[in-house]
Amino acid sequence: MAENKLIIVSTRLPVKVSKNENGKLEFHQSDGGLATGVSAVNKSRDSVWIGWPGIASEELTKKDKTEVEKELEKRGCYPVFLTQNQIDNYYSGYCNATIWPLFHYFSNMTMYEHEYWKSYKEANTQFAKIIKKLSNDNSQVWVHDYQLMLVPKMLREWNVKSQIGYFLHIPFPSFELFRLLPERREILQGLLGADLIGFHTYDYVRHFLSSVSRIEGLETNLGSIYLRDRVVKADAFPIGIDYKKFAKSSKVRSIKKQVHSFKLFKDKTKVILAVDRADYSKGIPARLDAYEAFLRKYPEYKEKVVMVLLASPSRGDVQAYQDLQEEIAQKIGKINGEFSTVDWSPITYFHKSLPQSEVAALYTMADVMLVTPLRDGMNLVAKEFIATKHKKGGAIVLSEMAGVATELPESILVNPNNTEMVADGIRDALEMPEREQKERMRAMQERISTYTIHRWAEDFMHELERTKERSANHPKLMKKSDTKSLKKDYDAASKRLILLDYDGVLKSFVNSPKKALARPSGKVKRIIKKMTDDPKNHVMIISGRPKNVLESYFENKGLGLVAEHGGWIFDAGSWVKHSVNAKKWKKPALSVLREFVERTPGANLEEKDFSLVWHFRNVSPDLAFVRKEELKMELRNALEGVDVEVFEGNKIIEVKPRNMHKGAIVSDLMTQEKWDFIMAIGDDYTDEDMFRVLPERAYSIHVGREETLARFTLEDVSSVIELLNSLK
Ligand code: ADQ
Repeated sequence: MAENKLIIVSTRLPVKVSKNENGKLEFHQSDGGLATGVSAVNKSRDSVWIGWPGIASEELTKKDKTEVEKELEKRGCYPVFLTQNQIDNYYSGYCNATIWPLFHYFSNMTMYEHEYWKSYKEANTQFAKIIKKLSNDNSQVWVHDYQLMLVPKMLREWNVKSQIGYFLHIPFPSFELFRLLPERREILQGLLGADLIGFHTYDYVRHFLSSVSRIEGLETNLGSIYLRDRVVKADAFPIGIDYKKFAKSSKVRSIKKQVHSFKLFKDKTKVILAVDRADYSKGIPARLDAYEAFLRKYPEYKEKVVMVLLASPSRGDVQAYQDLQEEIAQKIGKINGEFSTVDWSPITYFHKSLPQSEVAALYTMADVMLVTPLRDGMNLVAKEFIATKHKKGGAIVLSEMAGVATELPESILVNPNNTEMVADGIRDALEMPEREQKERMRAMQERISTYTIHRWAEDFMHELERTKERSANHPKLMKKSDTKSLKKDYDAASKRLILLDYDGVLKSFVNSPKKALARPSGKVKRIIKKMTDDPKNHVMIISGRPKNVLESYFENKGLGLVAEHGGWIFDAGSWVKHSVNAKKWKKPALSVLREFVERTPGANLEEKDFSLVWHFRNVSPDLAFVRKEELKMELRNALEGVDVEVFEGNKIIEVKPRNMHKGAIVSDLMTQEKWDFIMAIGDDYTDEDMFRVLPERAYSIHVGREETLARFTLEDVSSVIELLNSLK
């Protein structure tokens, strides 16, 4: 097995298996864009492709399956066999009747069926299992598209150490749409298993990040998503085409011959071409309406233009697609019926999939290309057409709703829902002077000939490598040798000070209003007790929580407790209260805070003895962003001249006396004893005060990936528990 193997995963393999009438297996290689792009990055190494071979497993005997596996392996492919039930519920169901319509903004066509979801999970598990089998620690796994959104998390949970990249080929919808999905959290968490998540446009990245922060409550910054134990990167990688292949179309003999045979209707007319999969997202009926409006508004074009509509059959087993088929046929019938003359029909319709050479021939001969999807992740047809017009004229009318629109501003951009605008766009395209056509084409060609499918794939893989490296090479991550010297120093010491924050250190954050109920586990309690019982140890839980909460969590006698960042200290058997008088400032602060709770849906107020906390974890992020700034300003105004500080923490704004912080407590502790071993573990900004005052030799440990003053970093709560448990 080669060292850094590349594993491509997509629902469909680039090889389709079928059975002929005699029951003999046939293998058809499809020359998709993805296969071309991937071939560019995998030249120098071993690579495999995992996917469904396009045939129901019921149609295959055991012997057939073995033959399929053997034949596919010769082509570097590994099959995932799907049953007819999975094809119905997973593929036609959750993929094409739930995710596809919802992500393309057709919420009224979205079907929510529990059976679909069940099957989606099951099929994703099947894919993930085969990936696990074929991967090693150095492989790169590249998962494609909306059919496999749970796979990255599954791999992560099964401890697959490969770099995991994920690319979504369709739009990622805005939060308002995405939130409709019953399984929205599982889908987001599934994707977040990846190291790198790619989209076609930055708008999709924005939408994704917005859902991540609003649904999962995670921090994001410039495309980076901060999980407790690693950073996930989301970025835009606009897919390209094999530019050279399309650019030389007009010189290829077979294509030239093809063009000649199409000349029939070309001679006296201009050709308006449209090429799509017959999918409702492609806006074919709306396009026909616009063409009809064009013929009515500009009757001088009758008999001078023809629309060639090429729609390849797609997903015929989903009802919505059957309905669409009928609607298209009816509209074409109506237009041709009304406008045709003895020797002219306004629309020539092909409802089939043509070989790529014939599609290229159509592009070559077309004068105007109509690409008017209601929604489209990217749309490669637009790029292919432009490439075939290398050094030639031609015009393209393009929907603003296609991802590709951001890369092609020189096209005639239209709103596909605006019939009049599309009709006028067709006229403008037909009347555009050839010089202008060429100029616009040249600008667009320059762009798409640079960022080709090869560049796209290379770029993605390169970024994937960097993302994983960035995550793994955290300079402060505690190494085995660091743990070893910590243990050595611990064993040698007889006066040890151990300071532990609670939330995020001994207990993971729980993103819910019930967070206050997150009690320590039995294991944590046992470890704390064992450490406290050792007479050489002085252990303190040092937290911002109120004293009654800490008291109810830990009842060991010898354990020190610091509540409210130092407002209360339980040491040597009783609670001691800080001498500061909080009454003076609480009243004016409370009146401001209460007003902000009323004005901000989702916010709540926590009143502690020494501090007031405004929680905004459940406030919508955009509103929270505005309100927290206003609140900080108003609090500072109301508390001017008072010795309190207003600061922002993890989804909170807190007001507390300026000299009451973990640093002050730790400074005191430093003077009380001559400790020969000090260890402090914390995870948030309040712990930085503690790290700041510790002597250099202390083992200060931050939990998480953020910047810190601590000497070391641990990934998560379980690593903390593992470390504490290993101390004798
Ligand atoms: P699609 O929705 O399939 O892809 P598109 O990007 O236009 O849409 O790709 C279609 C491909 O099929 C093109 O290469 C085209 O030449 C070919 N094709 C279309 N009709 C054909 C016909 N009748 N006969 C033969 N070939 C035909 C999804 C997303 C897109 C995204 C791509 C790639 O929906 O938004 O651009 O993936 O990421």
